[in-house]
Amino acid sequence: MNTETAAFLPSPGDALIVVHVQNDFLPGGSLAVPGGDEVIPVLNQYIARFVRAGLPVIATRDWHPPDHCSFHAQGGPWPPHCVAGSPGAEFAPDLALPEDVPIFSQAVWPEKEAYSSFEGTDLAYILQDIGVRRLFIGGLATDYCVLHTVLDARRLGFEVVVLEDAVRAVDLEPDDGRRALARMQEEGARFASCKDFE
Ligand code: VGL
Ligand code: ZN
Repeated sequence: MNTETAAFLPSPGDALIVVHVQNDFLPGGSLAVPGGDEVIPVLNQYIARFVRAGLPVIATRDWHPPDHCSFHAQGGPWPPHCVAGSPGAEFAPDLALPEDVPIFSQAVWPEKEAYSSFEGTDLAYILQDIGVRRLFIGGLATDYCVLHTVLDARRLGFEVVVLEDAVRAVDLEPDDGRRALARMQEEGARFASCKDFE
């Protein structure tokens, strides 16, 4: 076993954060992320691994009011998406989240955009309270909510491992996703794929 493999053996102090794997971000959804559905089977493997190891799995979701400031009608950059309680805001049906998974909802106020799962939630407090020091993060989208969640996690002092095979980018501009990964790396995030866990 090389040291890199040992580094990615999920152990006490680790948690898995599944970011925004919701219908509206999947192909056919109102803010479809190209290849967004491809993260589901990969995340299911990570979820199973964390559950087997008895480690926390946490899901976050975009959960907007119908008149959210990020929507076109309010002058925002996005089509309406992930409206709280709507089918588009539900987690992907094939995502195998544990039944009792803690869920953190973000960008829930009309006037406030929030791309980080830490913004406006008590996620940081909860993680620190249960002794989590290292976060494995995957989901949607690389260049928005994954990026800002990773950057906040680093600012808050968590070690971060980005699950590179379990993220996909919106790529409004070509290479946004690639640039987002580079920024995460500059801030000290590390990267792993399923093969690094074997
Ligand atoms: C997201 C755009 C708008 C995301 C959320 O989850 O990355 N992107 N709202
Ligand atoms: Zn949103």
